[in-house]
Amino acid sequence: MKLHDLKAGTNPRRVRIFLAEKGITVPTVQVDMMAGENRAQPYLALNPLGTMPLLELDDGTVLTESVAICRYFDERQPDPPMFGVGLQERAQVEMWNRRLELELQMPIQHAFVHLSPFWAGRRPQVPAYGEVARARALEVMGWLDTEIGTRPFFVGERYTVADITAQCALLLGRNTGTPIPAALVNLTRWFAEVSARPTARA
Ligand SMILES: N[C@@H](CCC(=O)N[C@@H](CS)C(=O)NCC(=O)O)C(=O)O
Repeated sequence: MKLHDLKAGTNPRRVRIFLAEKGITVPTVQVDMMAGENRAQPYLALNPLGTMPLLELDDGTVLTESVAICRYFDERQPDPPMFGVGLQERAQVEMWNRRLELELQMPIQHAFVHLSPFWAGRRPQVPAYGEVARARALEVMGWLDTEIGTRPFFVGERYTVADITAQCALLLGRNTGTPIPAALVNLTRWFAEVSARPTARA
């Protein structure tokens, strides 16, 4: 088994935190994105999308998509349960993970890609769209501030994969010009707490 990782990447970080919460260690190789390793062979033969994380199993099976990789490990080792327990909680974790990925992570990521000099020449940039994405991310943070004001984590009392998604998205936002506004005290409190977990630097 081999995990193809990108130390600075938001999605690879989701998998690393998940594995750390489970106490699972996986042989890992760093892919050199700056040298274009992920956009050339042999990496493209493994993943034509050229993205990380990627998990290569011993029988040659390739898994991409951070949540698919997390699910694989959750099935192998159910404890601690990171996708919820029981019918309703598991459905809620799925709901929150999807919401946080699509409604929070995506606009933060789009603001980064469309506004940062880092991506100039690497990706097509439409700065006006970047501004729209940033405004949307801030609007969603406002909603999340209300939600997380009523409970410790996105799904009740348990830290789950949904929290990991939001935590990694907000870390990206903090590092790329879309931080949590100081007025959002509940979201700020939650972010400080999850960032203080021993697994947060995985
Ligand atoms: N939906 C995928 C997204 C993977 C992804 O976009 N990974 C980024 C790092 S956060 C990447 O590999 N970017 C390299 C590139 O696009 O060249 C997942 O959740 O794993």
